Amino acid sequence: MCGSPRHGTAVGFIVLLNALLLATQAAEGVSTDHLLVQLHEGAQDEAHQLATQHGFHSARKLSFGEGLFHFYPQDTSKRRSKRSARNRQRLQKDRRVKNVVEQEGFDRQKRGYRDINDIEVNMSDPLFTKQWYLINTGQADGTPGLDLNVAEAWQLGYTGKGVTVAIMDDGIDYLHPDLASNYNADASYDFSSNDPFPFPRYTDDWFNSHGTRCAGEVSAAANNNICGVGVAYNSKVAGIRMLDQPFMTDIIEASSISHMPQVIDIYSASWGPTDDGKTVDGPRELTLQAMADGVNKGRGGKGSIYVWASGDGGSYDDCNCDGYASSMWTISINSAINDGRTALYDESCSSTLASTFSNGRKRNPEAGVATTDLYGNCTLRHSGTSAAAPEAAGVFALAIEANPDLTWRDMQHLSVLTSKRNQLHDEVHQWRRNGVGLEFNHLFGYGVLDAGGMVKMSKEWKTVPERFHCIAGSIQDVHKVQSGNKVLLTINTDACQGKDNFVRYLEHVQAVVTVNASRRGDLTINMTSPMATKSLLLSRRPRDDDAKVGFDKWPFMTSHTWGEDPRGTWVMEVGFQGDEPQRGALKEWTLMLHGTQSAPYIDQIVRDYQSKLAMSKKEELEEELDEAVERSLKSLLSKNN
Ligand SMILES: *[C@@H]1O[C@H](CO)[C@@H](O)[C@H](O)[C@H]1NC(C)=O
Ligand SMILES: *[C@@H]1O[C@H](CO)[C@@H](O)[C@H](O)[C@H]1NC(C)=O
Ligand SMILES: *[C@@H]1O[C@H](CO)[C@@H](O)[C@H](O)[C@H]1NC(C)=O
Ligand SMILES: *[C@@H]1O[C@H](CO)[C@@H](O)[C@H](O)[C@H]1NC(C)=O
Ligand SMILES: [Ca+2]
Ligand SMILES: [Ca+2]
Repeated sequence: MCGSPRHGTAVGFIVLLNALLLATQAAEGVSTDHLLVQLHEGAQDEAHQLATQHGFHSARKLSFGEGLFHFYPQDTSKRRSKRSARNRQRLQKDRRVKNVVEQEGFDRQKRGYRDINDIEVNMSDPLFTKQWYLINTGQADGTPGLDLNVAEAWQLGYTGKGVTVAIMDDGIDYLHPDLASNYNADASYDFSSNDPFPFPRYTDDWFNSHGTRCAGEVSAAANNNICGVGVAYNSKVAGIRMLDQPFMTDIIEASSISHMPQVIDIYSASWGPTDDGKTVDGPRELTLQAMADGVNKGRGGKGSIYVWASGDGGSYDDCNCDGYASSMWTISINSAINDGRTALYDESCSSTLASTFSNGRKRNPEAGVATTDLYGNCTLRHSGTSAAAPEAAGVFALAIEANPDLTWRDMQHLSVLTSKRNQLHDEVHQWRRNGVGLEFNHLFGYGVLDAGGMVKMSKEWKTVPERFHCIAGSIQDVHKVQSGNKVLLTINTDACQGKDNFVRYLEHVQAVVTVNASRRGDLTINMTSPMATKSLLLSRRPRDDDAKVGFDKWPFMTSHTWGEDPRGTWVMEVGFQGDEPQRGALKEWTLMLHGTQSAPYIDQIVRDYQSKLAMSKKEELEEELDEAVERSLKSLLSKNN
């Protein structure tokens, strides 16, 4: 299913390229006292004795290869000593030894770690050093290096100039001295009270401080001795007040999302259906249309960028039940805390694309998000995934400044390619690699956004090829689901090959599902791609006891199969989890593939490769690589048989 040569070639191609790139960059290694030793049959029980006899501390049997051992010295910190050269020669002559290979020592840097002394950022703003999400030096018991890597983007000269970010929220204190100079009044509006002044409504408890805090994360001015610094501190920020009325309506949402799409580049939303773990809801008709128009016509046709907080429902909720966060047209952002763990309020789902940062679990008051607050104040305590979305909006503003031609899809590709695992850890879901080697996690998506990496890649970026949509298959028979007896369905697809809408390289995948259940919250749905990537489309939601509605043509989305070849067999599993026996009926599974026909960034990778190797013809390179991949595949296959 997953081992067909066609898939193998694509994966192999990228893997091999990476290997070649690494090989050309590899620095000179140093000699060491560590040996790879192959022993003759029958001599393997004597490995330890043999090691000590020849001046090594011990020998460790290796799990790969036949009769292979690691001979290592007592003191592992030292480089090779003179004496050890003699030891090695004697060892090599021992009749029990078949082969000896010295291990070369080389450098591997901890990912995401930078020496703080290398960062030359000088800001006069009093809260700047508390903004660990910008530059994490270990403030508030955090993990050094676990940050948005904005310093690198700033040093390259990108600060958000010429880019406008709109905060769709409860208003903005636009008189705030740290926001006033970056406030874009022309692009602002108040849809809660229908006037051009989105000033927050006063309440004693400062309830309406949300928008102001989000605005500061993006656009707070730098070096003015006030509060902190925004991620894109020279960007403009617009206020769209739309959260502060008794009811939300489709009209207000649609109006907000489609407000001045030729002026506003990025819309940041930190709201959605109630995060009570039992709601299944999404954008209505007008809002859906507004989003579709935004990505198709906004920014002169390059598309509005919609950034969405993935949700604050914690482990009891699943953001794939939130039609805003799980939309293909939004970039859904989760959060990590300052030591790399997930926040307790974080929701997980397969549609989350990447993560930024929010407040910690600890009581440490400085582990929150430092930003501007109502009435000219500052705060250290902004929180929730709400705080995560504006950080992403700020990073995307830096990317747009680096390359104003980026489309809404380019931004998603760039997020997938440059986000990092860094030092994030997830105690529940493992980090995995998808069929083309991209590392992802169910909770954090492709990892934490990296502003430096993003602006560098943006600068060189060539817009991705045209997007196509293929209905891979649809099963509409009724299948009974019961506790202890899950339903397993397959769709075998050629991904519309041979037709105009063939999809060869995936972007988003949607599984449109109709299912009812005696208890909706106990349903779980998983889907596995032909390249063996498993997406958890729906996890158990213990608080959802709906027994009537179920899911009606609900589009579950996964971003985990990004870049994969969709041809082959897709598997969907639907079942129940929980203590009480449940039953239900699966009535529809329609598989929708979205992506490109030509390889989105192979050109880019090949170009980098070429400039490194000064090779002239891409065709030559591709042929060579294809042959190499074929050869290694063949040898692999013959070994397995
Ligand atoms: C940082 O700025 C302050 C005040 O403007 C100045 O005195 C100091 O020399 C600067 N430090 C560096 C390393 O640029
Ligand atoms: C800012 O908030 C703090 C804490 O709530 C308060 O003590 C201070 O007076 C406020 N400053 C202004 C200018 O309102
Ligand atoms: C689900 O739908 C089936 C078929 O339409 C129906 O027979 C069954 O009673 C429904 N079950 C629930 C729990 O609503
Ligand atoms: C889906 O996968 C999760 C995690 O591996 C598992 O707990 C759950 O039982 C699976 N559900 C089905 C229906 O296979
Ligand atoms: Ca400031
Ligand atoms: Ca939610």
